[in-house]
Amino acid sequence: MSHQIEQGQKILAALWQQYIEVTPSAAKIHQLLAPYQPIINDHIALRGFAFPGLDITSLSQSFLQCGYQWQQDYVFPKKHLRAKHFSHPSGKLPHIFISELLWQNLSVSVQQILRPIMEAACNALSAQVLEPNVGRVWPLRYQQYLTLAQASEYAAWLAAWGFRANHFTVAVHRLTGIQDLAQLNRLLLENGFALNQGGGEIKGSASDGLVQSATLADQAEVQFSDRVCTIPSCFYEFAYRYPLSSGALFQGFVPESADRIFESTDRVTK
Ligand code: OOG
Ligand code: NI
Repeated sequence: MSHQIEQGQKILAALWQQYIEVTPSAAKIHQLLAPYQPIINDHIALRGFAFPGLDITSLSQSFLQCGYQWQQDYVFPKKHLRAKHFSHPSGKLPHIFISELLWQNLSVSVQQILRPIMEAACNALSAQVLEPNVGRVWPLRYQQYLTLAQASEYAAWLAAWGFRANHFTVAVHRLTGIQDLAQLNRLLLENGFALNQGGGEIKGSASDGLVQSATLADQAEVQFSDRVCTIPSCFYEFAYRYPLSSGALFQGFVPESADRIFESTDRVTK
């Protein structure tokens, strides 16, 4: 077990390094929260294509090898997404939330952009375990990114950034000296961080067992095939978990809240 935990920590450290390079806000928030330690990572999220070799099954592989176990399935029909969440029995590693794009539900013109991307990815990654931090291993033109974004912000984000963590999450219930999510949000807003307001600044309620908020994704440069452009990168999430009647903390996710959290990487929030 301890070897598996170390292996999991190694994967997470690599994902954090890659994430922080395009998410400077997360490093700044880490500093801002230093007086309220410990800062514990509640979960990370990964995104993939519902395509053999690039899907939830493939993205979960390295985590299952570390002892992670499947917990629950989720569907997001309006966004054409499916997701699963995995947890580590030790309780010493963060939850992993992995989603995949049901690209067959999108228009023919969008599928015509996605198919070559998925095929290029499979060729580039052949016969290997899909490294969750492999990034983008296919070409993409800026206009293709824009076309995808009109159909699905998720598709555009995934096509531009490839495989990487799209957020890390502060376990707010584990911080010292922060009573609730509203207090944390005030601290963030006072320090100039913009929060995702979709569906309200705080998503969920205590009766769900989990309330969440998130920054709007940072903006970072992407090298497209034909030009460099600045687009939304990754965001930082804040989760406050409440105890169930058993006394143990709720450890799941809340679909209605997750639906809005996905929008933290949108180019403009609704
Ligand atoms: C995942 C969104 C869902 C949560 O905590 O509900 C989520 C994503 O943006 O890829 O992370
Ligand atoms: Ni999340």
